[in-house]
Formats: sequence, C-alpha cells, structure tokens
Amino acid sequence: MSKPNEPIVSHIFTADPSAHVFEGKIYIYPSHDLDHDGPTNDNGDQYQMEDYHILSMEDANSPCIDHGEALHVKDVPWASKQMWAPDAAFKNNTYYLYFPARDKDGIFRIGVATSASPAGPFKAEENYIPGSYSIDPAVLVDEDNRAFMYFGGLWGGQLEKWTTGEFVADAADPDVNGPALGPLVAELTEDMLTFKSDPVEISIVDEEGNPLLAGDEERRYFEGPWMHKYNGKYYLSYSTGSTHKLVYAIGDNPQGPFVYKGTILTPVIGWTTHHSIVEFQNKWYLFYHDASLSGGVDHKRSVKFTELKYNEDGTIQTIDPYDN
Ligand code: FUB
Repeated sequence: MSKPNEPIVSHIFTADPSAHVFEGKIYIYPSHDLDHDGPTNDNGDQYQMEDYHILSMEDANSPCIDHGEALHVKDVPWASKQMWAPDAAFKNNTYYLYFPARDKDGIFRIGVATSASPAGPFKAEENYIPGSYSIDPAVLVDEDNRAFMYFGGLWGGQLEKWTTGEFVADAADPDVNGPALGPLVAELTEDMLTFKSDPVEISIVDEEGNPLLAGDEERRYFEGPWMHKYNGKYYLSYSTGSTHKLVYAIGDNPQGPFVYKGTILTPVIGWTTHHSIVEFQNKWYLFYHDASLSGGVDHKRSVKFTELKYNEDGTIQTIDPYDN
C-alpha cells in the first residue's frame, strides 16, 4: 500500500516526479536514479540516469505499480546521456513524454516521445525540439487546449549559459544584484512536437512588483518548474536549488508575470528538491522526492507524496516533509 511521506517504490531509486491523472489513475513520470558510487559535483555529473520507468497508482492508498522501462537513452537518436526530469501530457489522443538529455555535444536539450498508452513504451522523435535547451520540462495543457512548456535549470542545467541566445560554455554567473534568471515558457504547436515561437523568460516579482534578484537565493528560480491552476489562477512552483526549498508564485496568465507567494515544502534530505502538484478525487497532492531511503546520497532519491492544502485566500499551506 502507498502511504503519505513514504517512498512509493523502493526496488529502484526514483526522483523528479511529474504526476498526472490519466484514465482515472495517478500516473507518475519520474527520473530513474542509477545506483552508483561515482563522484559528486555542482555540474550534476552524479545524475547519470539512462532510462525512464513510469509508475501508477489506482488511488492514494493503492500499491504503486512500476510499468517497466518506457524509454532508454540508446533509443533516442539525438541524445548521449543524462535523462533528467521528465513530464508527460495528453492531447490528440496521444501521450507525450518530454525529457531533457545531453545531446552529442554535451548540451542539454529537450526531446519528445509519443505513445498510445500513458504507461508507454514511448517512441522518441528523431531530433530534439528545435530551439529547446536546458532541463526540466513541465507541460500545461490549458482548459482552452493551448499547451505551454516551462523549462530551465541553473548550474548543471546550463540555463545561465544561454543569456545571449547562444550556448556560451564559460558564461559568467548572473550579477547577484541584478534580476534573477526566470524559467522559460514556450507555447507548443498543435501537434505538441515543436515550439510555436521562441521561448520567452518568465518574470517573477515580489509583492511590490520588483523582479526577484539573482542574489535572493531564498526565493529566486533555480530549476524544476511546475504549473497548475487553482480557482482560475496560474500557480508557478519551482525549486530554489541552493536553498533547497519548493516555493511558488501566482499569476493571471500562463506566461506570467507571477507574484512570489511563499514556501510549499521545506528542505528534504538530499541536495535537490523537485515536485509536481495534482488534483485527484477532490484532494490536492504534492509529489516530491528525498534521499532518505539511501541514507542521504544526493543522487539516490525516492519519490513520495503528501496532501497539499490551500488557505481560503488561495495561498498554499507550507509542508514540513518530516512532520508526520
Ligand atoms: O534529477 C536530475 C536533476 O536534479 C533534475 O533535472 C533537477 O530538477 C534535480 O532534481
């Protein structure tokens, strides 16, 4: 049986869960962490994932099923390594798996693969999405059927290397007193396989309308964007990376701007934190990961979930992952 705040599976290490309700069940699209003891660095070389396993749960109390390997890097013609945090979407009677990986030049790009089933297997397109770069795709199919991809991650995710519009391997970090880099958003074409136009940077501002600064590590965007809607508002949530929190900002438009609101999840065991938010059977759930099962090894993580609650004004109640 699945239980809140416990690993939903323990036979493999899983991370970066993107949860969706498809065909009346909860489907979880996680990264599959490899169990290795190689070195760790700020470039994220320890995150050596090679494939994806898709998980599902009939409901929040049911056992979690592993549907097996859904896509392997060897079957992605353009990719070389590091199949990082994926997401999935359903449109045109097709399931789409979006995933970042390094291309043959070592540059992170975002690819797409398709399937008739939410559990896969998925078949990858020949090339990555033209104009895509960096990591952590999250896709919202809005109520009007327009689809948006949110993506981008600092450090190992290379986002700060793209500020000129080209990849600059030795680009300097953003000035700590200047605006922080936001995540990117791109509308997807009707067939869900390409961007309609170039990605644009999302603005995240404080309550006074001032952009969050790059040095504001408690609140600024780092990686792992997620978009959900609640009472007609758009909620952009993300990881603050170096301060290890999941935080959120609210806006009226899927492309922003978004006003910073607060913390969803306080730090978990392990360096990274990454999540998704999904409504299922009239409750809201936060899917997240930590490294407790491996005794705190950053790249051996496990997906967990817990209920997420809103206040009457639409703000989210902060969750302590270890307050059971
Ligand atoms: O899992 C590899 C990377 O670690 C993800 O892409 C990031 O969001 C972080 O969780």
